[in-house]
This record gives sequence, structure tokens and C-alpha cells, in this order.
Amino acid sequence: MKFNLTAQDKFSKARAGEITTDHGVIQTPIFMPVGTAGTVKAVHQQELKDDIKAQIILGNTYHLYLRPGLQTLEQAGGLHKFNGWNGPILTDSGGYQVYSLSKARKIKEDGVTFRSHIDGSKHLFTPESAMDIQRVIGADIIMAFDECTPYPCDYGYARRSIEMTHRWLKRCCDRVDSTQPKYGYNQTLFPIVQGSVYKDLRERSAEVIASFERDGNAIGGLSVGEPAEEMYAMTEVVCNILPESKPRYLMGVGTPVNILENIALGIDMFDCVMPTRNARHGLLFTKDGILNMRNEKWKNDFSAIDADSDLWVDRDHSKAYLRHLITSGEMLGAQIASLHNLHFYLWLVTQAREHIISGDFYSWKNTMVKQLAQRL
Ligand code: PRF
Repeated sequence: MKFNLTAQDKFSKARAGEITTDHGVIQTPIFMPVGTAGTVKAVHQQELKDDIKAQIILGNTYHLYLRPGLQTLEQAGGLHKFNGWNGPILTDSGGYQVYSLSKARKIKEDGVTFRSHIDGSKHLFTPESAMDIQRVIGADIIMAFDECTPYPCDYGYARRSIEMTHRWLKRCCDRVDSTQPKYGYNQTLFPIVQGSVYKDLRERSAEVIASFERDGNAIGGLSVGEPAEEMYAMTEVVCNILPESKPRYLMGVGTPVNILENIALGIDMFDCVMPTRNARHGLLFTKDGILNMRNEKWKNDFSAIDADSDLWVDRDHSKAYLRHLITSGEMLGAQIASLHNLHFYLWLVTQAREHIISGDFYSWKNTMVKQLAQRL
């Protein structure tokens, strides 16, 4: 994997760059649609490519390991072959999903035991097995096995937790560096900074993570319920320490405003279920704010979802029709809304990139942040 910086903003820490993987190039800043179980919910791979212009998608170790399972993924020749998405893929390590989804989990030095949310079966993830599973899935970028602390989290727990996450990282690196990727292309490991909302712990974690000198670095443990100002403060502290020459990935963030503010602080990569999950609940992200499609006021509004959009569903369907689909629980409602929201998120980061390159990112960002905060 290679990362080249294309431009740096003069009035903020924002950067535009380019990541090259064996499955293609990613222009940063980028938003990565979440494809938990090998599918971005309600959106076809062809639509991701042609309509949304996604450059990389996510998969989850936790879900793919439980279903369809490693034997199927290995026999398919990896996730790219299995789901037909031939662009770059990043997989999360299972660390976070085990904490948020599974039952009866126990965190120990060796790893985490948990029960499947699907059938209650018992499993163990260790730093080594998380690397082995991600090798079988075959993502271009794989994530270290970490502990994402909840919010709030007391200082002592957060301090002990980062030390374990750092020991786990050493085990992840040893495993990755002593094995060969399975399918003839490269896989690269991103470590994850933790430390809850404590400045000194974030600094310590960022220093340890940077010292491993991997191809890129991630920030976890944010957007877990803390106020946005605390998240920005932590991003700022960490970005001051992580090397400029490598991509920085802020995991699980966030709203359009969160994304713009974190781009301004030096983040290059984002993922979040928000555009797809909110779409299924009838919430549309637009450049003028959030639109609730369940609202009565759209009942007879036959104007296009967005007449000026370069996405066909925005032009071809009315608000009244989309409201009807969503309130009736029709699958097509989720499809149209998901396409719309992902298209908007990709539009937003592409605009950010263009403004970074043209030199007026900071003033554009401040105008957008005001506009996006409206509720329609
Ligand atoms: N760790 C991992 N995945 C994550 C997170 C984390 O802390 C977060 C936190 N926002 C989202 N996804 N491994």
C-alpha cells in the first residue's frame, strides 16, 4: 500500500491524498460505505460502483466469521470474489462488534470469549485469530484487534485497556509479519489508537501506535456517546502525533458535520452505518440538513427528491413517492434512501477534497457546517 499527499490546507490540518492498493486507488478524504455481512445493505455492488462511486467498502470480521464462515469464504477465493466487489475492501477486526453485539463476552489478556448474536454459540477471538480470519476474508486493509472502551469510562480502566490494546497490537503484528497473504495480493495492517477521552492516554497511545510504523493508523473509541467537542479534542491531540505521511482513519464516524470537522483536524478515512441505517428509517441527508421522509408534509409533494442531483433516483422519484414507500415498509424505499444517502456522503467528501486542492476548504467547511445543521 502506498500513500501520497496531494495537497494540504493552509488554514486547517485538512489534507488531500491518494492511497494505492492492489485493488485500486482511493482518493482521500474518503467515506467508506459499511458492508457488514459482505453487502452494503439495500445497495447493489453495481450501484456502489456506478452511481455512488464508492472507492472502498468495509466488511466485518465478526459477522463474516459467523456467517457464511471461513470455509465458504476461503473456497470462494476471498470476499472480493465472493461478493463481486472488485475494488478495495477494509475489514474491522471484530474487536468492536464483539463489544457491541455479542452476548456474555469476557475480555482477558489472551482474547475475548463471546456468544454469537445469531445462535448463541460460544467463540474466542484473539489478536492472532483476528489476523488469521482477516487473512481468509482477504481485505486489502485489515484492522488490529483492540478494546474499544465504552463512554463514560473511568481513567484507571482506560489506562489498563490501552496497555492491553498495545500488547495485543504486538501480537497482531507478529502474526501478520510471519504469514503470507492468501490470494496473491497485499494486505496491510492498521493499528488503532484508544484512550477514551483522556488527553494523556490518547497521547501515550498515539505514540505507541506510531512507533509500530505500519502503513496507516486508525483512531478508535470515539463517537461512542461522548460530546462532539470531546471527540474533536481527542482527534486533534492524536493527529498531532500520528505521522503526516500515512493515512489516518477515524473509525465509526459519523454525521456529515462530524466528518467535515474531523477532515479539518487531519483525518483521511471514515466509515459509519449512519447513511444506510438512517435511510432505512426514512431519514435523508442533504446539503440543507436532515429530511424526515416519514413526515406528513411530504404526502403530496411531487417535486423530485433533489432535482439538481447527478444521481438518477434523486431526479426520477418524488418525495411523495419515497414517503409512500418508506411509510409502507416497502423494500424499494430503503433502496432509494440508501442510494441517496451514500451518494450524498461521497459527494461531501469529494467536495471537501476539491476544496482542499483549490485552497478554500476552511471557509467552505464553515459554511457547510452551518447549512448541514438544519432540520427540514
Ligand atoms: N475499534 C474497532 N472498530 C471500531 C471502533 C473501535 O474503537 C469504533 C469506535 N467508534 C468503531 N468501529 N476495532
